Order: sequence, then C-alpha cells, then structure tokens
Amino acid sequence: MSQASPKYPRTTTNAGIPVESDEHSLTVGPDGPILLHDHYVVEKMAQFNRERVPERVVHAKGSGAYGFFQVTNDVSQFTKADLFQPGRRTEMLARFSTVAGEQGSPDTWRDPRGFALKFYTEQGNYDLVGNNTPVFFVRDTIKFQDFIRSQKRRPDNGLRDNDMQWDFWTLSPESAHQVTWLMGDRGIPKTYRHMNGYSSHTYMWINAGGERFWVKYHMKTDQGIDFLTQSEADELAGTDGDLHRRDLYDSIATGSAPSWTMHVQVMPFEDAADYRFNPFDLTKVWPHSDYPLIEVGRMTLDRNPEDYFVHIEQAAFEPSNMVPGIGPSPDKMLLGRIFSYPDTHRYRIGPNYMQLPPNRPQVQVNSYAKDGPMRFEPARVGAPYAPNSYGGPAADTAHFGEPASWHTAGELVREAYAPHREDDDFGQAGTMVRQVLDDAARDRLVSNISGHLKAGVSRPVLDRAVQYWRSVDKELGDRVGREVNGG
Ligand code: HDE
Repeated sequence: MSQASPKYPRTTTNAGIPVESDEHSLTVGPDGPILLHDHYVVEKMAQFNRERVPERVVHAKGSGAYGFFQVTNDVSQFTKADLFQPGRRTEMLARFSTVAGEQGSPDTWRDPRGFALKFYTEQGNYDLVGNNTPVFFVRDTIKFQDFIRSQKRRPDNGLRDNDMQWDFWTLSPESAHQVTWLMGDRGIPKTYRHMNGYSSHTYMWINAGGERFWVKYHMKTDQGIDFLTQSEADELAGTDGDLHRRDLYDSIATGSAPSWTMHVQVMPFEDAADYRFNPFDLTKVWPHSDYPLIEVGRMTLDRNPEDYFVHIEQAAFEPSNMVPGIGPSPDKMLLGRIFSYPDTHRYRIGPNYMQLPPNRPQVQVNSYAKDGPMRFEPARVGAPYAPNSYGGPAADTAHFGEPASWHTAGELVREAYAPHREDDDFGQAGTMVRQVLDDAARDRLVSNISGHLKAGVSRPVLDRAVQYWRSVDKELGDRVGREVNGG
C-alpha cells in the first residue's frame, strides 16, 4: 500500500482529482486482471503514447534559454523598430542547435549551429533565426530540400553518407564558401557559448522618416570564439553527447549568464544596385572594410526554461515575424523561409502554436484567427470578420500602412541572380583561406576536409572535390589532393 507523504503535494489526475495510488493498477484481487475503468492507468498509458511531437526536420537537437536584450547604442537613424530604440530592454528567448542530427545525436558533430532568437517586443514578436555562420550552402530556396537530403540519412540503409554530401556540394559550387566555414574551426564550436551568431540574410531597416537601409546582423560572443578539434569532438561524441546542452544549462544555473553583443552592418539602400557583390546573395558576406560593424546592444541569457519540452521543444521561430521598422530583402532564401517556418509549426505543433508559452507575444493579440485544435485564448474581436461595425479590431493604416518594399519589375523567369562585378562561387572562400586563416587553421582545414573525404567518398565525386578545393585556393586543393590520393 502506498503511503501518503506529508512532504509532497498529492498526485492528481489531469483533471485534478486525487489519485488512489501511484503504484498499483485497479485489479480483481491482487492477482486478477486490470480493469478498463481504471481511468487513471488508462490516462497514464494514453498520455505516454502521445508525448512526442515530430522533431524538427532540421535543427532537431537544440538547447535554449530566456534572457533579455539591452540596447547600448543609438541606431534610431537607421530603424524605428521599438526594440532597437535607445535604452530599450526587451525580454527574449534563444535556441541553439545542430542541423543534421536527430534529437539524440551528439552535440559535437561537425555542422553549422542554429542561432535562433525571439524578442518579445512592444510591437509583437520579432524573430531573428540565424546560424553561427554568415553564409549558407545554397542561394535559392528550391535547392534547400535537396541539400538537406544530402546531409541526412540514405533511404536504403538509413546511414549518413559523406559521398552524398560531397556529390551535392561539388555539383553546387555556390556551397564553397559555407563548406569552407563548415570544414574549418567554426564547424565544431567548443560550446554554444563560444560561437557567434549571424542573421546571414540581409534585412531591411526603415527609420521614422521612412528611409530604408539594408542590414546584416552579427551577434559576437562575449565569451570569445573557441572550437574543438576533430579528434576532441570525436571523443566527446562518445563520452558526453549532451556537452553543449549541459554547458549552457549549467552556466546559467550557476550564475555565469552568457552574453553576446549585437552589431549591424548598414548599407545605404541605393548602394545595393551596383555593390561589387550581390548584397542579397546568401553565399556572400559584405567585407567589413566596405560596411563596418556598428554596435546595437547586448543579449544576456540568464534564465533556464523550467520545462524543456514546453519552452524549447515547442518554441516556434519564424523569420516571418518582423516588426515595424524591419522588413525582408529580395534574398531568395529568406523569401522562401518566410513561408516555410509557420508552415512547419502548424504541422509539427499545431495551428494554435502561437498561444504556447514560448511563442505567446507579450502584447495583446487582436487577430481574426479563430478556433482550431487546442485553442484556449478567446478571440478579442467584436465580430469574427473584418471590417465589422461591432468594435473591430481595425488595421491602423495611418501608422503601420507602409510595407517594407523595393522596386522590382521583369518577366517571370527561372534564373540565377544577375551577377554583380565580383560575383563568383569561389572568390570569397579563397579570400577567407588566404587572408583570414593562419597557418595552423589552414592545416586543420586540410586535415578536416581530407579526413571527411577519406571516409566513404568514391570517384568521380572525390576528383570533383579536389578540383572544388583547387578552385577555392590552388595550394589548398593540391594539399587535399595529395592527402586523399596518397601522393
Ligand atoms: Fe531553416 N528551417 N530553413 N535555415 N532553420 C528550420 O523550422 C528552412 C535556413 C534555421 O531553433 C525548420 O521550426 C528553409 C537558413 C534555424 O527552432 C524549417 C530554408 C538559416 C532553425 C526550416 C532554410 C536557417 C531552422 C525546421 C531555405 C540560417 C531552428 C523546424 C530557404 C540563416 C530554429 C523549424 C529553432 C529550422 C526551413 C534555410 C536557420 C523546416 C526552407 C539559411 C536556426 O522550417
């Protein structure tokens, strides 16, 4: 017989009714069958069978925390966004993740890291859903699903396969810049605290006078950049697969709240047309010598979620959440993502995901959305249609009527971006190898690339891979060639 413990609150059913036992089902005599009308045991079994929501199709393994963003500089000449006005402090949520691994995969696999931020602003949620790299593997949304398939598991044997990865990359030379980041030290951060975050995309900022700018965000870690070597990471994958999750949680729990300083690069609107690189191409950076970093503020993560599933697994980030003063750019990846994220949330969590604690805005929601599974917020509308004569709500077009916009005209085509003066697939990757990396980092790059290629990549993909690296940098490619061909 179980003992009631005065130490603990009493167990109840989901309906709040005191339960008769934590340990024994209702049976016909001690050895007899379990009874179907033991509602509590049925509730336990049924609930258990429904504990999971589908894991994220990418970025499944992640960790997150709450915190705040404090503006430290005056950037109001570039944006009217409430959260970036001088002195403003905004509550926020961050989630960091690996990309290709499943929920149970090790934190130390080589992969870009997700860097997703949600700001609970006075004008609704603003989500900045970036990575720890400023560029990406492809530049058109239509190739993203193929890229991810090449990184995930094969349909026949359920294994990941380096041959697939290099096959896709070498047939998609626009990947070269990001693969250089991936195969370098940034491909395995020491912890989530030791990496930067980037918007990667270009966004639009609009100031109070209606002037438009193009911006890229950089979140620089205040803990300093640090990385794991391939062999350290391989060992940790076997001994402490949850290292990065533990590190983030423990740092916050023990009072060492990590922080990042936000900077932006700002490009005057008119510069975009003939900047030397297409400023909207996600495989390119803007050299800081062209557009220097301007400090905006600091994000500090100081509060662990009280329940991982509720706050982190159900967190729904979406680049479509942009507040007044911030808008999209013509980046073909960003425009695709604006559709994709709310779509995945409706499938993965359910159409009323915005009502859940991590996603709920901290301002009153007056939307005309209605009903649907698990809806619990009453609609704050006078009548369920707009316009109505029974109290609205009504769009405030006088203050918020201007969309973030740019001029565009042309035939409907399926074509690559029109090239700018210095646009090519390999140039910025080569500059990084020659001018940003030192000798030791270049050595590790050669060793990481050739180690990866030697693990299951066959001809002709292997030959194409050597050529790919020669196109990035002749000497680097020759060294990789010697390593993989044993020359
Ligand atoms: Fe994502 N991505 N992505 N992505 N992404 C998702 O959304 C997608 C891209 C990024 O911590 C999914 O909720 C498309 C770039 C992060 O919850 C999905 C394209 C960048 C996270 C999705 C991209 C990212 C995701 C999977 C090509 C960096 C995790 C589950 C146009 C700038 C957010 C989900 C979190 C997650 C789609 C490319 C970052 C399927 C279609 C580029 C950090 O909707």
